[in-house]
Amino acid sequence: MTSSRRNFFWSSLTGLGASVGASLVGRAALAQDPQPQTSAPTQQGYTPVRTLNGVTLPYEMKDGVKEFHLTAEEFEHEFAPGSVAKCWGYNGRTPGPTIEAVEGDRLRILVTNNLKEHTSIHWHGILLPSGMDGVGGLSQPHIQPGETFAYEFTLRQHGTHMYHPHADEMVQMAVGMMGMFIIHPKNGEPKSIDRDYVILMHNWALHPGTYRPDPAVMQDFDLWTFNSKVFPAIEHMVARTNERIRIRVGNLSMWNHPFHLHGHQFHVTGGDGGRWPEAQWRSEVTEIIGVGQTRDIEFVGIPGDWAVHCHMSHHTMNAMGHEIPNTLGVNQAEAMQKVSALLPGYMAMGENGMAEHQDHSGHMKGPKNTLPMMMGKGPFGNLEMGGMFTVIKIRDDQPTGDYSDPGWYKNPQGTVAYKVSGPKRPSKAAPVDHSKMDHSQMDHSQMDHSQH
Ligand SMILES: [Cu+2]
Repeated sequence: MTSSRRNFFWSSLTGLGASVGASLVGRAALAQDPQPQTSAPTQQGYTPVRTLNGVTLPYEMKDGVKEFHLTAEEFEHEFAPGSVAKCWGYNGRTPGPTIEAVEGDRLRILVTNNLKEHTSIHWHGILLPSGMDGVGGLSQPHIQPGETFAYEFTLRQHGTHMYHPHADEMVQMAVGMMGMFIIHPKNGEPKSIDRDYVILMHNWALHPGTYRPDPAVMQDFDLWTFNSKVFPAIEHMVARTNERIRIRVGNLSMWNHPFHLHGHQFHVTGGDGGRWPEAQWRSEVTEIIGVGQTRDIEFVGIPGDWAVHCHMSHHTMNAMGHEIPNTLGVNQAEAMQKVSALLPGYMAMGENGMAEHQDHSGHMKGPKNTLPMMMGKGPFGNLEMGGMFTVIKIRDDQPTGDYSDPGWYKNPQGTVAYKVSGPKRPSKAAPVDHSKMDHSQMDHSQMDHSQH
């Protein structure tokens, strides 16, 4: 595959290839395609955040108050091409648009309820009057279907925060109602930030073949998402070498997630409680982000294509049967004969590992509306990932404020892991039956194993 085709493949999957995206996902999901976001530092004195696959909520200035409007509603959401569900969220998307403001701002947030049941919004981590805290029944009457409520408060802090319903939470959050709430410091950043990314982690019980997330599930989730997308539909991040990059991560899922960045040591510099004093920053490569927490990580970009993912390995997979027997190390030849007699076309898998699943996903039909367990291509082959995984692409020549895809990293000569022994090509997942072959007579250098 040529470099440009690969890039096209990647961008079409991330929704940037608009025409392909349109034909694959239809109009409902199109409404959720990333929209242009301001990218360079602006008059406000801060670098606007960039929500992967998302948007920032616009506001209107009214008598010195920044007025925002969120509408709670149901819509069709696409996790990646091939997986669509009825979800609930705000302004037609999950997560809802990111609210972005500055310490000291007076805000009015109008919330319209277009659901069929009541709701409310809790401003998670925000210092405000008790009656603005959004707990239905405790701090306010619920917002009934068709009603609009106004929340009004002055921001007395800065940091990475979230919003979500505090009414029928188990259901409303399980189907996608949540968003991020970013407050920039009034006096600017001690170390200015060049790229400021926002990721909200969630999990979904979208069982294979179904179209609505199941709110009753507590543990066995099917999809693990950054901003309600799974790899490879999660946008990649981009930066220039030596830029200061911040990733703000929130977690409103039902699991803690060890958030891991390759190729760098980052500092954990803050979270729900605002920016930490520099003496409290910790150097890490993985930071556990607990349920209901946010964390900010910061680092100076080193050139390359670096994986960014949750380190729970099942969280970088898509839907899989939780009840399947373990086939690892099991020779299934005999079982396969017996099963094939009953089920023509049956294929045993997983004896040597599960990587082969990705190669079979193209021609083996799974249940409808169900993603393969692992997806995504890189410059060297299958990535065998899904769920909470993306890539940050850092380049020497990426222009300031430019978020476009620079393509795959061109590794300097002599800096890629290389083979020192073994067959000409690494054996691909679907194995050739070598037991009947006389290898001593065979010239492997002429064989193209990639066709198997
Ligand atoms: Cu995880």
